[in-house]
Amino acid sequence: MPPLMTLIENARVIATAFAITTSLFLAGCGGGGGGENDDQIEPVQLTVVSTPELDGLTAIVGQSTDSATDIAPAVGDFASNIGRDVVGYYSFDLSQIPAGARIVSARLSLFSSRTLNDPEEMMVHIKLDHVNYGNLFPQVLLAGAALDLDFAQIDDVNTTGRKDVDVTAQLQDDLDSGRTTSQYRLRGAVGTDNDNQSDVVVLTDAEDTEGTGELPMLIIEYTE
Ligand SMILES: [Ca+2]
Ligand SMILES: [Ca+2]
Repeated sequence: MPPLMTLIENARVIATAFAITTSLFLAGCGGGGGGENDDQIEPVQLTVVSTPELDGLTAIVGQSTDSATDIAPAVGDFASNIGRDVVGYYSFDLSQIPAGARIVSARLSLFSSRTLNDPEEMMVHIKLDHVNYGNLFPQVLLAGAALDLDFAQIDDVNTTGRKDVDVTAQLQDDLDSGRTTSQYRLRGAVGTDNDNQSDVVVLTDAEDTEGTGELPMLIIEYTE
């Protein structure tokens, strides 16, 4: 083969190789650029523990109601000679979430530390209500503006451990409505069974009065 043709062939091979390499390099850059854009909208992770002075329980005691923020929330009934209905309340401060944030996911994560007798037989399951009681702990059983009643349930009430509930829509609604807290009420699906015995699920509070180290949390992912 004449030298000139050899040079031309070599030049073609080199040019082709260069073109392939360049296109691969550019493709790589293009993919990488897209990835960087995706990275910019990675959700922010935030965990908020319940506000101590706004979580607790409210119960009917005889003809009146009793409320307490310094003992663990509980759901079920107490019984001496009078059946008592018991509901639990939780409140989460939203001040760490910037205005205009979009909630990607939110999970209410509560911890059941113990049960008394047979709460599942008594109340079947726990109903969750999205409520708004502001900065004053409810002094009556079902106080607070009802925003979304019975939006979720906790089954397996006789089993202790973490109980997680999806509250993405409820938290977004709180933010869209300008609320500074996200608040929840837990109650039995069925009231007292009047069997003169306590049937109760005890859930931990922000003060950790149950001593488990397992705090009530709102686990949030949001984008700005
Ligand atoms: Ca409390
Ligand atoms: Ca009972």
